[in-house]
Amino acid sequence: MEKMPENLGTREGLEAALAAYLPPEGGHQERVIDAMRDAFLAGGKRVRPRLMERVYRACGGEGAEILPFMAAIEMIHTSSLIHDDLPAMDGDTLRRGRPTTWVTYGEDMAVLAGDGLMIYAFETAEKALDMGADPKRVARAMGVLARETGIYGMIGGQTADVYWTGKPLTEELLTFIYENKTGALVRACAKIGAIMAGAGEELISAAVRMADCVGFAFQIRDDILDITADEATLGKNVGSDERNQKTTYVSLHGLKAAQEAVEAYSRQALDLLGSFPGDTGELEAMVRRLATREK
Ligand code: GRG
Repeated sequence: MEKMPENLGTREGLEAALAAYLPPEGGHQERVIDAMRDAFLAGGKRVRPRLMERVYRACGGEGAEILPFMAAIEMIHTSSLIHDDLPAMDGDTLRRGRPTTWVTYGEDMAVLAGDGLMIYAFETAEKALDMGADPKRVARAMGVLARETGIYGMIGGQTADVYWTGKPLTEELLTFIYENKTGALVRACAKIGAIMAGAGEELISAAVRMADCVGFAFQIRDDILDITADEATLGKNVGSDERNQKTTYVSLHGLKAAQEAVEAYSRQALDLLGSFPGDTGELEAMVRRLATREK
């Protein structure tokens, strides 16, 4: 079994471990690879790979074979940001403190870079097999990655979000959008972390429920920051929801109730962590931090 890099716990260690999975520069695909690498390497909080790693450990996982999946989820997340920023969607010009991919590389390359990263994620995840991971776990985890990314996950949520923009939204639809647009990848992190650690069905399901609470809290906090934060801190455009006439938890319930909901969902997530067999200290700290994050 390959061991985790010693410094994976540091920001630099995680960055290096993730970057090692990117396609190398050059070739006739150079332009799209540059766009993929730039978007990926621009930073970001790396919440999803961290969450996956911590659930993996909290479920008893010890090897390094979770790393390809950690890189894969961040690739899929980055691909969604590239597409979300396109003029056909939110038309944003600032992301992770830099001009968005379509601004730098053009809309054509941004579409291709998003597609490229999304599919390269699956090539990347498959590398877990070369590290000696159990093929059954890898196959199941890849299925989760595909489903939570696709029409029954993130793309499904984004579809409803785009389609209902500017129209009155019910609470039920808003819940569907949050559970999928943002929640699906967070859920994938927890489910894949648990599966790759060899967790039983009960623990996998507790991990999923925990992630559902985290995903909700994360998206509501995102809505709050879109109103209250400044662009320099956030590294992306603010006021995007209002500009795009989006109904959010905040527009339906107000800022105070929204933050109360963030805290309630975070508490539920913390309660669920009580049933995990491994060390959950880092996971708990992460859930607490996300509830009050400023970026
Ligand atoms: C790429 C084929 C393809 C489809 C993409 C556009 C789309 C479909 C989905 C959009 C999903 C989306 C952007 C959801 C919002 C999730 C969210 C809260 C993003 C912000 O995440 P952070 O704060 O960002 O973790 P950083 O930059 O820190 O990684």
